[in-house]
Amino acid sequence: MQKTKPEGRIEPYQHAAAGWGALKQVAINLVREKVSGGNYKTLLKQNQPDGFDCPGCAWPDREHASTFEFCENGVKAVAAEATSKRVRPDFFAAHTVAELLTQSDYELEQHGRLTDPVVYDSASDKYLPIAWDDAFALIARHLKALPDPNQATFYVSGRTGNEAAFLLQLFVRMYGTNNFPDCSNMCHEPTSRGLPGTVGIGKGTVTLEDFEHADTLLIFGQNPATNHPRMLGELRDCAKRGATIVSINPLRERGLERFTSPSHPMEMLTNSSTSISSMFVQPKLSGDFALIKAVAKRLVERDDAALAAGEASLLDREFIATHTTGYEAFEQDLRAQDWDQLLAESGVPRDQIEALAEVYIRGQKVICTWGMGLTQHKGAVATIQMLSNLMMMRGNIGRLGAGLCPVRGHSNVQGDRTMGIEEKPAKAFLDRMQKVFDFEPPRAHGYDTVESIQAMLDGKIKVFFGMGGNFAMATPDTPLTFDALRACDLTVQVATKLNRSHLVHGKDALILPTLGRTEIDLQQGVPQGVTVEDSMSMVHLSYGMNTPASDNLLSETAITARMAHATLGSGKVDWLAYAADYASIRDSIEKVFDDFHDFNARVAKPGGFHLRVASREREWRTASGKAQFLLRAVDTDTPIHRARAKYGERLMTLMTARSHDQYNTTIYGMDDRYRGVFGLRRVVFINKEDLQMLGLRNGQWVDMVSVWDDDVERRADRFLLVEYDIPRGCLGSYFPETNGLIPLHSTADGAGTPTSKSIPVLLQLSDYQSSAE
Ligand SMILES: Nc1nc2c(c(=O)[nH]1)N[C@H]1C(S)=C(S)[C@@H](COP(=O)(O)OP(=O)(O)OC[C@H]3O[C@@H](n4cnc5c(=O)[nH]c(N)nc54)[C@H](O)[C@@H]3O)O[C@H]1N2
Ligand SMILES: Nc1nc2c(c(=O)[nH]1)N[C@H]1C(S)=C(S)[C@@H](COP(=O)(O)OP(=O)(O)OC[C@H]3O[C@@H](n4cnc5c(=O)[nH]c(N)nc54)[C@H](O)[C@@H]3O)O[C@H]1N2
Ligand SMILES: [Mo]
Repeated sequence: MQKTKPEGRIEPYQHAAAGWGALKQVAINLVREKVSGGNYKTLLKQNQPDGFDCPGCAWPDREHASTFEFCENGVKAVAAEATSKRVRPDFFAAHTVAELLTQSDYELEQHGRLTDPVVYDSASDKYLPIAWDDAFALIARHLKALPDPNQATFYVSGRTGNEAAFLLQLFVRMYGTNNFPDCSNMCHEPTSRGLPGTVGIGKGTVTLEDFEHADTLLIFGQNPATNHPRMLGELRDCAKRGATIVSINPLRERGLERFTSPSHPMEMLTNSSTSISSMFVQPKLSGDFALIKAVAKRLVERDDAALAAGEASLLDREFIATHTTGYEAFEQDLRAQDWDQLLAESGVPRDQIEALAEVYIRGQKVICTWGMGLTQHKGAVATIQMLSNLMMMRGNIGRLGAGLCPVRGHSNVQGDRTMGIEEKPAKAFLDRMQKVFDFEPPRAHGYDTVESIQAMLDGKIKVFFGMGGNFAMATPDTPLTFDALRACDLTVQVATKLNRSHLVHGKDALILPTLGRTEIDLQQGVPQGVTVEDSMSMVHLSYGMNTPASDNLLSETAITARMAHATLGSGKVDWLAYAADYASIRDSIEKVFDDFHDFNARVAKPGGFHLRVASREREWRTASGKAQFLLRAVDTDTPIHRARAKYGERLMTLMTARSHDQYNTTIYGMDDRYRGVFGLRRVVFINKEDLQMLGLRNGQWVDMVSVWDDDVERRADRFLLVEYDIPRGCLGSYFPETNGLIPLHSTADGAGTPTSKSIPVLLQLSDYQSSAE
């Protein structure tokens, strides 16, 4: 057994979330990124009426509030973009791609901002400078040479503003395909596919105003202290008003326990904090469906008792009668449902389920929020639909203080989808595009993310274009995805910083550097704003404030327009005119989407405008014209069940989540402060009793091997076992290090989302052990 020095430090975090610890981290980050003095002031303009939209997350702001809303991870995101470090052509001249591939993801991003477009040269295995026009000519040559436009695929990560996204989908559809994989496919796709069946639209029904009125909040599978820190400010206010907050999560996330608000000086000075959650329910991984169904069943039982006692019904019978269909069948299904199955599948004891049901019944205005803890599972769509059912039982949708609140990730992931970055476009949208732009849009559905990878492997896709993101690392089955990208004739990556996707490339390859949202975007001397839509359907304008990282950057809009011009010419659409004036793109957006009427005028107002969400107003755009109760059965034949039948209790379920110091695949640092992990990322959280059962000890190093029904060996080696408060049979670790464990075809039913939070794995003692052991 190989022994080396101990790495990292595990030390439980004892304080409230945020507070001084967060401020200290901010200072460290600004220094580490060598952010220049001039760019500091940018931070004060984050999410202000005359400032830019934070590229950190999709949580909305109070009317782009007048007070500075402090957010540690927002600062990290801005500082990362405002870094004074640069990756110039001389950097590429000094390193072969093979050499760069040996660097960690952390090191790659730390080199700083990309400054110039570069093209891959196979003779030297290096990237060389290329003129922008030559880069677009290369893309056009490849695209025009394809016998079928469906042999190209266009990935979009969710930072792209509405204008660039709209132009890109117009170009790609005129070129002839609907191949639009996007980060959403790996993220909230089950929300977007699940909610239309129940409430008619795949978006949340609440706004921030509802948070002011809610008396009960159910937070499913989210870690807001890390991923949506500004949400904690909202939860703090709810808690102070006396609202009941329940966290439903296999982990007791520290940030949902106590919070010190950096926006409130008194709290900071007195080192005081606010308790956030008053109740923690810890289902096992993937146990939420059974848990939610159990609460619904309990509600029926409690309602029976209330009616028998001559009390008022606990259901909103008027809402059910006026606004919904399918309730009787749903209720029958709940009555027929076996309790033991729900207990076994949820992993939650019956008394806790009953307590949760009481909280739900007591709530007069209930909001439920959810994140990746619900979406990245095989049964994610059914789970979200069951949650919708539960909310409908008491009329908690479409009234003040109540509703459905999916919390999105990337700052414009919702807007990109609204703009048509969608591999399964609706007919009405395509009809409208056809009418407004006078062309025949492709009607066949395109490939999503997982399907694109498979198509690349099968030789059906030859050109990959990535508008942002880090496709190679964000996707599952890493070695397979690498093979897929390397099988392409051309890969193009539009990016702000170097990442592994740039090094895992096709025969021809381009890296195109672009402006970040924090930077001034001048077109013909006029500063341009871009619009984004947050998680609560607010659309607002964002103006960059910082000097661009290089004179040779193009905006995403300009890149799209010039690529389109080079490929299709400007006979039908004047692409370059669009790129010269983003307001003209907004004029066209309004012609395609009725909800964007008077777009330029409405978005010019501070705070922007709210896009109408029909379900919020109890208008149900479903097949029946009503909100629909959907029958969903507990799935007891999942890959996890099958693997457990084979391996018994040794088989563990692994979830892969974010540490505090990362933004998806971008690693800012090596700590996960609130979970008490410092200086390392290769950890795996495990229950104490499972350690005993497996004959392993806290602090030993293990390898993980996933269990799947093919002959491929998927493994991730050398992870430190950390004893943790996590349900039995469950493991937790970070992505992207663990993505190689996720089989490409292990996806959510009906959504295609990789099951990143429920991977069947076996642990093996690693050959590597540190001397501390
Ligand atoms: N600083 C920072 N901010 C970010 C991001 C980032 O990486 N860094 N990423 C952005 C993006 S794209 C997104 S999508 C969001 C993601 O934000 P979150 O949705 O918070 O994402 P995760 O960290 O992946 O996991 C969330 C939680 O799910 C829990 N969980 C895991 N499995 C289950 C389960 O089976 N049931 C339940 N109930 N809970 C479970 C985990 O314990 C964890 O607390 O954040 C966005 N904001
Ligand atoms: N195992 C596992 N895998 C997951 C997840 C998980 O929880 N577990 N989460 C999934 C989720 S929710 C998501 S959303 C995806 C994220 O997948 P992606 O969106 O593909 O990944 P990111 O890491 O956000 O992308 C980071 C890169 O974006 C580029 N970038 C940053 N800002 C800009 C910009 O303004 N413009 C352009 N053009 N480029 C920019 C930088 O070069 C940076 O390297 O990952 C998914 N993968
Ligand atoms: Mo996401």
